[in-house]
Amino acid sequence: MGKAVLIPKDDQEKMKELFKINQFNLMASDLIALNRSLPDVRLEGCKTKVYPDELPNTSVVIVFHNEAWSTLLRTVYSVINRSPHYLLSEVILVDDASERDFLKLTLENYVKNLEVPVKIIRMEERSGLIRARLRGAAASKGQVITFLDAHCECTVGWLEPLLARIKEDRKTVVCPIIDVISDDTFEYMAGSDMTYGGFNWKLNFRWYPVPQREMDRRKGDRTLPVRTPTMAGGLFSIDRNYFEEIGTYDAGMDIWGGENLEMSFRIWQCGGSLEIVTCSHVGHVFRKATPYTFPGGTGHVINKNNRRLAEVWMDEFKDFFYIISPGKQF
Ligand code: LR7
Ligand code: MN
Repeated sequence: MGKAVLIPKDDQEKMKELFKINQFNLMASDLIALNRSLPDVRLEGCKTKVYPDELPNTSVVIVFHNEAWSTLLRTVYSVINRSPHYLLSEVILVDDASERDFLKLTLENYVKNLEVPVKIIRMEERSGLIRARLRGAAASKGQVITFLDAHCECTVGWLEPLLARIKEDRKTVVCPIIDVISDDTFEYMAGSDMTYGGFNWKLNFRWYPVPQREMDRRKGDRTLPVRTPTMAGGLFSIDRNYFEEIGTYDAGMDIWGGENLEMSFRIWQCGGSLEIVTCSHVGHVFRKATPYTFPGGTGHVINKNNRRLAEVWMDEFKDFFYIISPGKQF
C-alpha cells in the first residue's frame, strides 16, 4: 500500500553503499514487490467519473540509462496492471546505452512473459533522454504516445482521464499529477492539485501555486484539468499526429535538461495547450542528485540545451536568460 520501508540498523551501512548506485534507496526498492499495491489518492469526484468507451490507445515509452531492476520493472508492472489492455498498444523501453548486465538479455527474456507487448530498443551510443525518446516515439504505433520516467508507479485510473482529454481536444497535451515516491523509504505520497508548472529566468522548471484565475475558470471544480504554463517533462501524453505536426523534440539537445520547457513553449506557441489532468496520479522517485555521467560536463550540457530553448522560442525574452546567466552566450 505504498508504505515506507524501514531498513534495520544492522543493514544501514550496506544501505548507504547501495544508495550511491542510483541516488535512491535501492535496498528499500528491492524489498518491495514489483507489483505492490498503492492507495487510491484521487479526489472523491474523480472516482465516479465516467469516460467514453472509445478512447484512443497509447504506446508507453520509457527511456532509461542504468536504471535499477526493481524501479524499472515496477514502472512496467504498474502500467500493465493499472491500464485497460485495450487502451495499451505496447510498452517501449529505450535503453540509452546502459552498462549493466541485467538490463541486457535478462531483461529481454523477462519481458517476453508479460501480458502486454514490451519492446526493447537499444541506442548504439549514449544519446541522452531526448534522442532516446525520439527513437521510442518513432518505433511506436499507438494513436497517443505516453512518456514516463523509468522509476514511476501509475495508480488506479491514471490512464483514462489522460486519453479522454486528448479525445476531446487532440491539441491538448496532458500530464498526470506527479506524486512523490520517497528516495529514502519509497513511501508513496500524494502530490498536490494546487501546484502547476512555471520556470525561472535560469530556465529551471519550478512548481508554483495554481493562481486564482485558473480556479475561477474551473468554477472551483478541482477535478477539472488545470492549464499549466510548463511541465516537469517526464510524464505526459500527446496525440501522435500532433506531436509530429509541432516537430517533435529538438534532436540537437543532449543527455538531460531543457527539453521540458522546450516542449512546453513549443506546445503553447504551436496552437496547443498543456494541462495537468488532476484525476490522473502517477508517482515518481524524486532524487536529490543525478546518478549518471554527463559526457561533456553537466553545466555545459544543460547550458547548451537551454540556449537552444531560448534562441528558438523566446524572442527578446531570451535576454533575461542571458542577463541572469552571463558568459553563457554563443
Ligand atoms: O542520458 C540519459 N539517458 C536517459 O535515458 C539521462 C537520463 N535518461 C533517462 C533516465 O533513466 C530517466 O528514466 O531519462 C529519464 C529522466 O531522467 P531523470 O530521472 O534523471 O530526470 P529527473 O526526474 O531528474 O528530471 C526531470 O527533468 C528532466 C529534464 O531533462 C526530464 O524531463 C525528466 O523526465 C524529468 N522528470 C520528471 O518530470 C518527473 C518529475 C520530476 C520533477 C519536477
Ligand atoms: Mn526521474
